[in-house]
Amino acid sequence: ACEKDKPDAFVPPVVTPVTNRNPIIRDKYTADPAALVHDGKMYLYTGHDETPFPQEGYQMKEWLCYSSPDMVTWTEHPVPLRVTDFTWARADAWASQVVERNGKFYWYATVDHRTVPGKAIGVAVADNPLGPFRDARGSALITNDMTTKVNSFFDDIDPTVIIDDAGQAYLYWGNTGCYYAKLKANMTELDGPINTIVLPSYTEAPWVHKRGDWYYLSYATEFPEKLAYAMSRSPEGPWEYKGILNELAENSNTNHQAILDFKGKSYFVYHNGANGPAGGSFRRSVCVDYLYYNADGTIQKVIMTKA
Ligand code: FUB
Repeated sequence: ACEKDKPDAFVPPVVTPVTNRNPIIRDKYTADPAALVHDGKMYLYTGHDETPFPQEGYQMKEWLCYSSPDMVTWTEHPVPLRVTDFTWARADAWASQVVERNGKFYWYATVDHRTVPGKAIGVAVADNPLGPFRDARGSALITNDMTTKVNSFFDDIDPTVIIDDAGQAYLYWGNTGCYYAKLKANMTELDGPINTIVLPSYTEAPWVHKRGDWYYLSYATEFPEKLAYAMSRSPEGPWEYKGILNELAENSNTNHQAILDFKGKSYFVYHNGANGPAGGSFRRSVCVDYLYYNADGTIQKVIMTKA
């Protein structure tokens, strides 16, 4: 065979790291990233993995906040929210998201409920992205007795909120089952029934974002977790499954994402367990990589980079 008949040589994709420092935060273990763009900065909100016994599960008592003008230099801010800020909560500062509406910042957060067995979702509010945040209701927004039980203790975790172009806010959440409900304009009360979204091999960690005319619902799938995604023209679905977005994160059995645009680029923020020899599934660390969309709106699989 002559040269032109040979199959094309494999050309590895060109990978441009956002930073030469992935994980981006090294002095603390950070997990379950959520992010928000405000006033020229990216605000990053994370859980704080604090376990002294890395084989024995999560110890998470507070959330952390960082900001960056360029996705490379990160400033840590004072602890903006703790489990103890929700007097009705017992423990477990799990995944959360902050969204802005009319100059106020609403923080939807997973905690363990003191009196209703299982996880619950609370909402805190502040006048600026750094807080101080205070409990906006004095009670949980979602408790475990409100949803169809699939896994009774972990059903009600991992809130994500989007406000559509007409101003309607939607809350999505769930472990094993994925739920959504409308929120009232006050952002602190449900407005209508809780609905279930059926997605292939859904585990947890929904994140809903919009880009152009498409809504995207990304989520953790299987266990250990990869991330998959679905697309829709409406925040109420129907959602069309589009495949795996991210493979297993290094040295972590969970995988949890925030997806957003900032200063003309698209970012994929996630965690892995690769921060030094003591890192792992219960000592996770936030990373950031670029995300690329195809012309038809689908997303290319993420290429995770490491310093
Ligand atoms: O960090 C605790 C839990 O682990 C989160 O709520 C899940 O998404 C998983 O990352």
